[in-house]
Amino acid sequence: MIPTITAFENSPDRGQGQARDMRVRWAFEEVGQPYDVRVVSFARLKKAEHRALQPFGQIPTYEEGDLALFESGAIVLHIAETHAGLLPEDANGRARAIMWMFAAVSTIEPPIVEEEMAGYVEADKPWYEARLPIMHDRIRRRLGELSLRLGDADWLDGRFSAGDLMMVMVLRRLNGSDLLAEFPKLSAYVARGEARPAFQRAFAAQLEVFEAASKHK
Ligand code: GTB
Repeated sequence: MIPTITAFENSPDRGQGQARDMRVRWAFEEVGQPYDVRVVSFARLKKAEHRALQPFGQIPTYEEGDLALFESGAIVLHIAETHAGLLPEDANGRARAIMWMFAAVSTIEPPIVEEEMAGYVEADKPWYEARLPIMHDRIRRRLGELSLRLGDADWLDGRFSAGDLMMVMVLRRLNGSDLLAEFPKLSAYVARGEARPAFQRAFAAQLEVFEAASKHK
């Protein structure tokens, strides 16, 4: 059975692959699993029908037979566990790859998202300018620690895994900011991820959705 995921009908990033369906699309492409996409408008995200699948009214979701999932990390992990290619064969290696998935979303991503959100909702507040360098230093600290661990390796723990997929996607959120450029090893790591043919296919597919929506405006 072909799984169906949800994605934005009209992504605010104009198809730059920042919305979280990109993580899931990339995972499908890495393992060679075809998938269908149901695009959803912002209005429909908040309707009861979508909330039955995603209680927070967000994308992405995943449906296959009688299984419905939300949370991009959980979906990527499910894909990695049910197909070969994104998790090592040995139990310890698998555990470490999953550890890196968690590190991406629970250690590296939160300060990045906080800074991004502050830019949307606090930029006109008197405290914003004073908070900005503090938020940047929090991000820098994590990037420095991650860069030190990565060192000169291509990937975080041996071969490319779901841990790298999640980490590259989280770091890509800094595209367009100068912070990532301060860490050349991490910039090169992100570029390596983006150069993977599976990433390129996933990126092209989600960009096509944005371009189709733009034509119909
Ligand atoms: N923890 C959840 C997961 O990983 O699946 C978070 C899901 C989530 O944040 N979904 C966002 C959403 O549906 C889209 S990805 N938001 C709608 C809403 O909450 O009403 C976040 C996102 C959106 C847009 C950009 N962008 O334009 O750059 C980047 C990231």
